[in-house]
Amino acid sequence: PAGYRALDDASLRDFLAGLPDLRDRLGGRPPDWSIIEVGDGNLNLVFLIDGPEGSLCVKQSLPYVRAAGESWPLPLDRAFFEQSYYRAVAPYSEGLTPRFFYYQPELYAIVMERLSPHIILRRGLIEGRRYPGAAAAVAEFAARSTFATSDFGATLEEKAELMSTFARNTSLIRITAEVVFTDPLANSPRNRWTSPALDGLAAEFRADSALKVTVAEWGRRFLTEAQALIHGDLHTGSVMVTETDTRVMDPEFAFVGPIGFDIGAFIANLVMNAIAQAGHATPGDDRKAEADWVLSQVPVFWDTFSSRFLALWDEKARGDAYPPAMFSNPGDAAVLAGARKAFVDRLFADAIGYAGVKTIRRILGFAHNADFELIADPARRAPLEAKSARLARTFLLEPHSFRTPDDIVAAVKAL
Ligand code: SR1
Ligand code: MG
Repeated sequence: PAGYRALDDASLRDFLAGLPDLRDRLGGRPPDWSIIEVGDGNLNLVFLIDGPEGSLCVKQSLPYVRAAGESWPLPLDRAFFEQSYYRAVAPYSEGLTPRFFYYQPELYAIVMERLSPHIILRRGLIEGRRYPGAAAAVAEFAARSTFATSDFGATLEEKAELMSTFARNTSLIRITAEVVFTDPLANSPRNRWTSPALDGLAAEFRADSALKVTVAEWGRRFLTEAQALIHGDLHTGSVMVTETDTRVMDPEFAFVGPIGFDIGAFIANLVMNAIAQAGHATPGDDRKAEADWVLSQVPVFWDTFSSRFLALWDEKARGDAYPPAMFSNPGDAAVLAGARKAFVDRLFADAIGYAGVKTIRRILGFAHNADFELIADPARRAPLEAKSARLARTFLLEPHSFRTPDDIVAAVKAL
């Protein structure tokens, strides 16, 4: 489109130089700024800019899927939806996302806080590091942002506004529909797996009609259950951390969808990291303690999410579902609490299903996880990927075996 160009060092310098507030934030003169491009995700350009007085991060859409190249075109408007999400959740997410500063609509470029010395949670976990507050912070973020935008925390008019904005995020909703829910169990040329040792597993999964119909049902629910504004890609690569600070980023896949999709994504990625730890073992460091620690964050995550969601429902109910006006009798409280608990229990069941789907796509689909990919030796990597995929199939086909997060922990330990 007119006005769009993929930014480079010179054009980014010019762009920021023309924005007085941001220029002041960096300090000095544009030639004094250092600029590096660090995007390592599947889709976008990401620049870090350091000036004498401060720093910034600029994220820009490319007109194609970066990980695939120009042969896979992709509309630019994901940056619009990402900044729309940051704005929509800002009242509920103070300190839990990067600060958003500016959106340039013709460049499809977002200017935000450069997080430092944060690193991507997934990378830290792969290195065997621990982040004591991270799972609880992500859960707090998910509880606050989804409650406030659900029919319990928002009026039907407010929710309709969110739905009408984010339903247009069709390019990225389509990516999820295809690369998460469709391709991995179909014969898609975009699929790949990292070792011939997984050929049999891939064929077996693609021949499993019960598995395919279950994944298709979760795909239908993903497209139709408009419960709240969700992040849409809440894996450990969408979280930046230090030992004391946690920020959720990269919400470009946001739309009004099922809350369990975000919850299941985070759980699946913790579980995959825990299973992958053995592949990062070195002589004298078997990584068992690290795997146990990562796994211990699954109950921390779920318990924090569920208790905070319920607490917010108690304190801030104002929506048109379970309207507070209906429940003013003292005798209503216990029954209402039971109904709320039942709703949250259903979110856990949903999370198990979506965790299964989100795991299989990372092993048999287009986009894989560094947790496994960084295990160089396929003879070590493939069995761990196979274990994860088989656990995912159990999530999908035997969901009643997973009623609590401790059931997930026990199943991983029994692998
Ligand atoms: C074609 S993009 C594949 C994946 O990258 C993003 O990180 C999302 O997870 C998406 O599914
Ligand atoms: Mg991303």
